[in-house]
Amino acid sequence: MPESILNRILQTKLEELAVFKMPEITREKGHYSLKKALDNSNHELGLIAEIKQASPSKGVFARSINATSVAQSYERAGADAISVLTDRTYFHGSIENLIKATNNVQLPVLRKDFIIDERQIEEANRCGADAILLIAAALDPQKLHDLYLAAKARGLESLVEVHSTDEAERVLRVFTPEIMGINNRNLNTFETRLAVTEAVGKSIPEEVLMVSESGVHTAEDVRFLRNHRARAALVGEALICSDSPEHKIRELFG
Ligand code: IGP
Repeated sequence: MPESILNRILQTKLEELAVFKMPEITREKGHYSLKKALDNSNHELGLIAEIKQASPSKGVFARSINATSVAQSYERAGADAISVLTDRTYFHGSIENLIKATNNVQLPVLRKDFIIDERQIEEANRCGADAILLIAAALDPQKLHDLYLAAKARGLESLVEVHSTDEAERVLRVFTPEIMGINNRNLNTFETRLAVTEAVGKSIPEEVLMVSESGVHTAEDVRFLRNHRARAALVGEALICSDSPEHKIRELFG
């Protein structure tokens, strides 16, 4: 792998933040709790269904999607929460898609982006998001904790993402997040292995709600994660690329 893709993305974020403009809108609704929604899931494994159009590893896999109708179809099929990729440059996402989702479903919505600055959290809140992603590989643990508290102060929850035992331990030395995500995909090599959840999960305390992220494609994958202590899965590509996301959700989660 040449220079790490994560570093490249973070460099772009810094450039974007240098010309950042806060949207002049105010939040018009309360917050749905991601943790409660996942805890109260009707499925044996909770589901965060993701709106994702492209990725650095796969390129564009859904050219023109209507975020409103995709979010509504996820909700109809029984998703417990929605994740919306808002990064434009690498994932072809948008803040507009976030607004469409938060305006059109009655489920917690996670803003999925590379968050490194409190202004991105304020922006997420104004757009109606209920939770944000914080990536351990992108932040030192103290900064991650600061952003976690900044989100909490606004009524937003955080999904704290790790990819290794090392990263998990580094975060846990500073604080214990309520929700942690284990990304099965290595953000530098893009290799996806569900065994990452099995391995890294061992260092996640019992009381933390553990979400397994990426690479979930079959009902067998769902069973594997459930058997390895995951309480929810975050699924993007498998849903977006299926002819019917509703059908795919039922196939995976029953
Ligand atoms: C979804 P998949 O393999 O189901 O499309 O993965 C989600 O986990 C993935 O989009 C993701 C991600 C991230 C994207 C997990 N962590 C961090 C961007 C940044």
